[in-house]
Amino acid sequence: DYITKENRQAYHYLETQLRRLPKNEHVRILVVDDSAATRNHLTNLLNRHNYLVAVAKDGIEGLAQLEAYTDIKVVITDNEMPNMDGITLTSKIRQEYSNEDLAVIGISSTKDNQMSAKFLKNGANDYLSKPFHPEEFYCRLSQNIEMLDAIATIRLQANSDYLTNLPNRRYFFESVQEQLTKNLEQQQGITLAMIDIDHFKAINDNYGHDAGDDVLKGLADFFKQHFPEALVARLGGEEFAIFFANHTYQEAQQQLENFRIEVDKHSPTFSQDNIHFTLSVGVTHQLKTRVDEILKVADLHLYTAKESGRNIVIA
Ligand code: GH3
Ligand code: MG
Ligand code: MG
Ligand code: MG
Ligand code: MG
Repeated sequence: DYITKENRQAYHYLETQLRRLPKNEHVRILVVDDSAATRNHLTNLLNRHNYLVAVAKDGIEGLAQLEAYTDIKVVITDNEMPNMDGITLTSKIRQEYSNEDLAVIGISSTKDNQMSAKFLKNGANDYLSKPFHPEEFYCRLSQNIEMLDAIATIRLQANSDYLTNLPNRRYFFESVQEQLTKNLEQQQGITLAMIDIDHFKAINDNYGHDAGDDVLKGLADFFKQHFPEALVARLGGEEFAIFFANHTYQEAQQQLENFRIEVDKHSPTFSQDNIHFTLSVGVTHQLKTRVDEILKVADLHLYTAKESGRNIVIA
């Protein structure tokens, strides 16, 4: 099969962001320094402001700690250390994590006035020379964290749908295209479905636009419950798409059929006005190079579903 860790991670990243995890009080900072006294001093400063702390005594341990703790947001690193120095650590970190996901702050007591430039050139977000005033330390740290949070928020908003909180069209196309390109190298196709609410216009006409919105939100929640392993996105209006990364084509068809039946049965529980509605679904498995080409086939199947009387899955 064609499960990929990247796709799951990308989706879970968005899902985690959507759930709006508590912020600063649980940020973890990694302190990398060969001097136990400096590690303890920085740990004390960080604990005083309720940061979680991980420590390492050289760059190699630092990389291991980054693997061990997935919640590290900022690395504060010394340069001169045995085994792997801070500049090397910084450039290794940048091979895996961008400076928008993980901040690196270099810290050193060296007389070398190029040290700050060396850190920054190798991907550090900031630099502090020792000795420093605790206030400067806290200010730089919190500004870096605020920047990371601002970027995460903007990225989240750019990738999710405001009404339903589902991933949006942009996110769907970008992440599925990435997956598709990987699958093509192994001559594997992908399964995509297009789902459209039947006679949605009549819901708006009969119950009002707010009730229509309520239906869309209720359906989005039902999608999330039913397809925890797939990527479900709102493409626009009352149209949704699903990318099945972890299922065979047969399984995907079966899941969609079950879902169609469940929505027919339970849709009145989704909205305040107990509105019953049904879905038409087009699904396909294709080995093509572009997401929009595959989605076009699913859309043709969806059209056939509408033509043949709606409330049906066409494969
Ligand atoms: P069909 O069974 O052929 O799909 O018919 P339909 O009425 O569902 O399809 P049509 O494309 O005619 O109408 C879709 C309607 O969805 C029209 C549009 O006003 C409404 N719509 C699009 N986006 C939203 C939204 O965010 N909220 C609400 N309430 N309505 C929306
Ligand atoms: Mg992180
Ligand atoms: Mg040192
Ligand atoms: Mg439509
Ligand atoms: Mg419709």
